[in-house]
Order: sequence, then structure tokens, then C-alpha cells
Amino acid sequence: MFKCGYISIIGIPNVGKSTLLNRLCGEKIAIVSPRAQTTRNVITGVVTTQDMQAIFLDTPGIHAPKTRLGKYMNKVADGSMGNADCLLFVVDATRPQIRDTELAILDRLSKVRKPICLVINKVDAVEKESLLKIIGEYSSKMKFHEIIPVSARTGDGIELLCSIIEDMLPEGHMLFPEDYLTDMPEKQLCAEYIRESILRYLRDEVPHGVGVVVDTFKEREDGVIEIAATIMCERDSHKSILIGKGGEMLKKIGTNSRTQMERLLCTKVFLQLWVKVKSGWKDNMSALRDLGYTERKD
Ligand SMILES: Nc1nc2c(ncn2[C@@H]2O[C@H](COP(=O)(O)OP(=O)(O)OP(=O)(O)O)[C@@H](O)[C@H]2O)c(=O)[nH]1
Ligand SMILES: [Mg+2]
Repeated sequence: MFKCGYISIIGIPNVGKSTLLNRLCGEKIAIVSPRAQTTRNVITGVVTTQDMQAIFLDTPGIHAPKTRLGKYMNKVADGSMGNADCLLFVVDATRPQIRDTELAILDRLSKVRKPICLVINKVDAVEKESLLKIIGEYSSKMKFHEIIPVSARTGDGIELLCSIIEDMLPEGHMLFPEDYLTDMPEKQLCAEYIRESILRYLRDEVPHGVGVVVDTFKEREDGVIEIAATIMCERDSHKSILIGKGGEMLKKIGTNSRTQMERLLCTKVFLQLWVKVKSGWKDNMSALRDLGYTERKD
């Protein structure tokens, strides 16, 4: 009896959804950062074993949106719940209080007639005793298929989580080839690596105002891949910070993301970065479309 289906990974920002996706898939498909609202689109990761094919949908953290981009992020997260066969609701063990944001998600989940597993992540960072309180609080609010504490960082509890996922999935034939990993094109993944480097090196306000588009992605005859990308930012001051003194910062961002691209593509990469100011791009439909933040019509 083979099982196959879609599992949506949802939760508020920064609880470790993308880290969990990467851990479950054994590959870095989604970028991760200590800042909230890192993921902006639904990212698919597929795991195939002898007994199942699990198609994971990592989603943007659900939050109170301030821009059109924010609204889009919430909408795709919400849409992925509708498309999934079962759900992983991820919460952060280091932030045990249930706040309005979690309550809003619980309210939404209570209307979903699908198996839902509560995943309490980051258990490596808390005392075991504190978990009982979190488990108690959440189970008093809703009935979950299972509640499982894990650490996406260390891998603790992941094996058990996989067996719970198998249990929740419906019977069915494989939907993707056995060795299929993600629907994220390499070009887009490279743009995401650049964004991750920006999140790593710069303070909050800059990365949150940044979008990255890969304009050129081509293989040269000598096997080197040439990539040119534009970093779109909101203000002139952000542009100066991104470039840095004598171009230092942009060089650092370039070196860090190029190393990741070379690992992904298994070849040398020649990377060129450009910075462009486009104020208000997060509310601008055509800019959002250029960056791939528009709803797919399928
Ligand atoms: N200690 C600890 N930290 C973790 C764990 N999982 C994730 N983190 C950290 O939590 C932060 C957020 O991780 P992400 O995976 O980007 O979180 P997310 O839920 O995808 O965030 P958004 O995309 O913004 O919604 C990063 O700094 C991770 O390294 C874990 O199991 N233990
Ligand atoms: Mg994420």
C-alpha cells in the first residue's frame, strides 16, 4: 500500500518551517534566517521512500500584512492549506505563549477537515519540562492528529515525525518521479541565495525592502555559469548600505551567495550583481510580477 500526498507546513514567521523542510528533504531547498518573513513563496520539496512520496509545501509565515507583498505571502500560505492532504502546524518551543497570531491560525485550522500534526520545534533550546505546558495549552485549544516535539536543527524527533506523516498521508500513486526534489528552478534558487546573504549581513530594514531577480543565467562553453542579478531596494540609503564602502558589502554578498550557487550547480559561477532603487516595489504589481510574487493560474 503506497502513500502519496501533499503536506503543508504552516505557522507564524521564524518558527523554523524552512529549516524543517530542509531537514525532511535532506537538502537545502529553502533559505533560512534568524529574521521573520524570510520565506516569500510556497516552496515544494519532495521526499520519496519505498512506502511513500511526501510532497511538502513550505509556506511564508502567517502575519499581519502591511504591504501587497505581505498580503500575497499570507494568501499563498492560506492557499497551500486548501491544497494539502494534511498539515504540519509548526510552533516555537522557545516562545510558549499562545498569542493572537497563533490563535488566528488555530481558528483557521479548526475549519480544515484534514489531519493536522502539531510540531513543537526548537526543543534543543528549551528544558524538556517546559514542553508539557506547551502541549497542554495547545491540546486544550484543538484536537491534533499527533503532537510531536522536534529539533529541525539537530534532527531530534524527525524520524518519528516522518512515520506520523506517512500515517496521515492518503493512499495513492507517486505523483513525481522518484528522484524529484523540488519545483524551484535553479535560477530562482540562486536569487534566493542572494537574498539569504543579504539577510545574513545587513540589519532588518534593508533585507525586508529587498527583492532579487536573476536577469542572466547561461552556461559558457568552458562550463562556467554566468549569472547576473539585480537587487531591487526601496531607498537610496539602502542602495549605499548594500554596496558598502568601496563596494565591500556587495562583494561579501556576492562571494557568500556564489559559494552556495557553485555547490548547487556543481560548477564554477561567474556572478555579477547590480543594485537598483525602486521605491514602493512591495506594493507595485509589475515589480511583484517580475520577482515571481504573483498567483499562478493553474
Ligand atoms: N535552536 C533552534 N533554532 C532553530 C531550529 N529550527 C530553526 N531554527 C532557527 O530559527 C530561525 C528561523 O528559521 P526559519 O527556518 O527561517 O524559520 P521559518 O519559519 O521558515 O521563517 P519564515 O520563513 O520567516 O516564516 C533560524 O535562525 C533558524 O536557524 C531548531 O530546531 N532549533
Ligand atoms: Mg521560511
